[in-house]
Amino acid sequence: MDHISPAIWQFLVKWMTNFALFPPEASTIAPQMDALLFFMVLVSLIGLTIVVLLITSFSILYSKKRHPVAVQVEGSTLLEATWTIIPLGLFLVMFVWGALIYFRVFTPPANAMNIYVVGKQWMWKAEHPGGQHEINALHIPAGRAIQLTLISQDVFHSFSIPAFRVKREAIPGRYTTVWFQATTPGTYHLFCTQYCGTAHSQMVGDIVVLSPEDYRKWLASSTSGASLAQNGERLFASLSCAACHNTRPDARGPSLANVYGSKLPLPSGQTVTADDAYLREAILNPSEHITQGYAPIMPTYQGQVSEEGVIELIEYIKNLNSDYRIQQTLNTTELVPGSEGKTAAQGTVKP
Ligand code: HEC
Ligand SMILES: [Cu+2]
Repeated sequence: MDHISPAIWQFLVKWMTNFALFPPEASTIAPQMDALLFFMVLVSLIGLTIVVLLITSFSILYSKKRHPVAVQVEGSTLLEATWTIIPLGLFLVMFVWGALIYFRVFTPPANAMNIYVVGKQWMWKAEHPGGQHEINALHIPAGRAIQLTLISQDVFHSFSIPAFRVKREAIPGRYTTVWFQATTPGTYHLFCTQYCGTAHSQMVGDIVVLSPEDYRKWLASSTSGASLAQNGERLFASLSCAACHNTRPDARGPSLANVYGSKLPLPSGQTVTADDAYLREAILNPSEHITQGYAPIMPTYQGQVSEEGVIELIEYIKNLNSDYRIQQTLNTTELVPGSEGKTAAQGTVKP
């Protein structure tokens, strides 16, 4: 190495140590994704090698010099069957392997903690159930399944965390979800990977993975004083939803307690599960689906509530009891892994 000057050598060493072919593997799914990727790269490399070797050797073996007169070669069924069946088998392995990972990525475990993320030109806003609010940052605990419910306020965005091997579109007017479980505390890149206008390249942020202990501290120090559901309760009052949705027996609107997660009948005879998407539609486009036995009198709230407002209303409805009080204050500081219900809500019951 004495012909390379020490300065250049040092630069190379430094560059090589900082050079990362792959982002760190910081989620449970990352090693599984990488294994499939490596398999595909390996198969491609082997295929490439075979093709290059055959081209080179054939062009030498069957050159004009060796064979001045062309010889007609008939096909070989065995050969053709071999080069069809082996790649087919390999591609089917990739397909099944990929499908298994796909289902894993898009099926959140029942105890996943839900965090809402709203994308807009040009920032990411995260809403934690406990009312913590962040911009271009997301603090999460390691070792816990986290589900994100994403929506965009304007154009298409895409929420991507390379270190988690996770990416999901944020679409205007529709909730999408994705989940992951971070394994290693640290700070990781968040990117918008869908070109969304002038400042798209600045729509980046930090995913901060904390130990459960540090996460608890973070939650306590960044609380805004009111949970999402409590903000929703306030909004519910100020938008006069309670004029129709209330405890009175002659209420003009159906009771919203326990509506979340229930199966509602559709006019077509089918049923629909009242999930986040359903509640959002019910608030913004009430005429789309009229609850049985009620008049279509609910006004639309399109344009009157922001996406964050809708999220707060949904969290409120999710946590209502029959006298329109919030059953649970979403206090994620008291989360015990594995003990959450379907709303990922868990915590102290407050009067
Ligand atoms: C003028 C009375 C009225 C007001 C005000 C009103 N609603 Fe409604 N709401 C209704 C009626 C009637 C229905 C049932 C018919 C329908 O689905 O449109 C309903 C249905 C719903 C549903 C669907 C429930 C189900 O069982 O399918 C939700 C969710 C809802 N309202 C939430 C709200 C929220 C949140 C507000 C305030 C932002 C609000 N409503 C304001 C009358 C009202
Ligand atoms: Cu974007």
